[in-house]
Amino acid sequence: MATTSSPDTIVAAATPPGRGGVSIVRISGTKAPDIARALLGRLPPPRVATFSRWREAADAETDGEGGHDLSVERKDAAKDRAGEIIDSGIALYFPAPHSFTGEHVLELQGHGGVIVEALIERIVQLGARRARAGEFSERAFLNDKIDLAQAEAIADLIDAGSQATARAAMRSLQGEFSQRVRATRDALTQLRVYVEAAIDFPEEEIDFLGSQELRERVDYVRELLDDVLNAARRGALLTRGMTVVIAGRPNAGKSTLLNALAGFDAAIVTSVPGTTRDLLRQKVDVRGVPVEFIDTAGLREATDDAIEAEGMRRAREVLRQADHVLYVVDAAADPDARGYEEERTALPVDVPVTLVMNKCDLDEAAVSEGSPQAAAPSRIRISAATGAGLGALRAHLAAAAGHTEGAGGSFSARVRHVEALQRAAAQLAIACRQLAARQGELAAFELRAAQASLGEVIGDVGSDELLGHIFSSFCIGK
Ligand SMILES: Nc1nc2c(ncn2[C@@H]2O[C@H](COP(=O)(O)OP(=O)(O)OP(=O)(O)O)[C@@H](O)[C@H]2O)c(=O)[nH]1
Ligand SMILES: [Mg+2]
Repeated sequence: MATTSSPDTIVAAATPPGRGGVSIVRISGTKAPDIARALLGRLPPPRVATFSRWREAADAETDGEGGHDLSVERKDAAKDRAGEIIDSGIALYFPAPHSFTGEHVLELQGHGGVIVEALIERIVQLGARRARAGEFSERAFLNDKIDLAQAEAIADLIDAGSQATARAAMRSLQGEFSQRVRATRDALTQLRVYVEAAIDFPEEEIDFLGSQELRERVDYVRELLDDVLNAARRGALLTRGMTVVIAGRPNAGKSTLLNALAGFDAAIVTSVPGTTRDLLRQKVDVRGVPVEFIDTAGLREATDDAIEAEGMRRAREVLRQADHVLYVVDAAADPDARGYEEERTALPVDVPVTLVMNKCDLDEAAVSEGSPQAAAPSRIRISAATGAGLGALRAHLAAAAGHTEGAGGSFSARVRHVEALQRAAAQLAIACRQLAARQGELAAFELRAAQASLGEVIGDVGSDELLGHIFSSFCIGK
């Protein structure tokens, strides 16, 4: 991995633009100390908050030449012709390598507003250039301060749309996700070493490739990989939010449920079956998880109504894009959920379905209570009309999105991570088949490929193109 620092010194506002009490300008690179001397008149002591005034160029000073350690005699003279004050505030200096980027970093905490731009312009005059999006994080990554998954977690933390998403991103930033990927990769490395040793000693009496120990090692790696893949899948869902489609027979109470979850009358509800024709989307914060609910037209066998038929077609289409399906059943009219059994084969196989037994106010059986999480029920009893059981349904959905309250919660992940982990799992599966067929050399090759796939997640191997793509989606100043 590259550890050389970039030749350019970069500058950007780390706080959002506009009016504000305080704003922070950050400078990173080899010229940061020189810029501090020119702008502040001196280099602040490391890691000590130092009040200072930041000045325009003095009349006699030439642009871009700032940063000479002024001798004592010249200091007074310089003060006399010192430029006008741009702003004043707290300066913090972090010498390399003990800084966020691993380079010399100067942070200036001044006033917010238009003044920030004047300050940045002055710093550019002194030899810095404006940072590109994500460039500070990219340098932190290139200087081994954080790995790639952690760098991505910074962007996810900044973009987080809910508290749960932010907490998950924070866990990834702290390295929880990376550690699990690393542990899996280490176990895989040991497996590889074992297989390669077995290849190197083919004359040995013992059949290493068919040994119990090897099988145990393979199972162990597979377990670790499955766990981290499932966690990453949930994390990716939490990071980008979840799409939940509400489907079921006409009149089951789908639109009533959408309204109850949204907290207002988003959809039309009537006692006439076939009320909803089009898709209706509504974003709702479910226990901190951003969820988009989609209400659909009731599904039934046949209809003469062309509009209803089109509504059903759209419902079936959107079901395929769902992260989760709530299949609503009128529990009073269909207590055995026969409607669901009939529809079951038409539902997409890889999308989890929760059976929502609605209208339980008309039924004797009790509604669901508490907050089921890990061992989530696939069947929940509610009354969309009275709101009974909705708490349990919300908790169930939040858990399905990977958000569990309390310790050991989920971490943020991206589709890129899920794909790399899936690739590793597929390569491991191929290697297993080859080991069973005593094809040691081929298996060793696949294991190496699986190891590389895991490395991609944390950035141990990654093309410049991939890095450029990832960091350009960050915001400027981070
Ligand atoms: N008693 C009772 N009635 C309900 C409940 N939920 C919905 N209803 C009633 O059932 C009827 C149908 O409700 P909708 O929400 O329009 O049903 P839908 O599934 O959206 O129906 P379509 O759009 O026609 O497919 C309305 O008269 C609702 O008031 C419930 O929990 N209890
Ligand atoms: Mg409806």
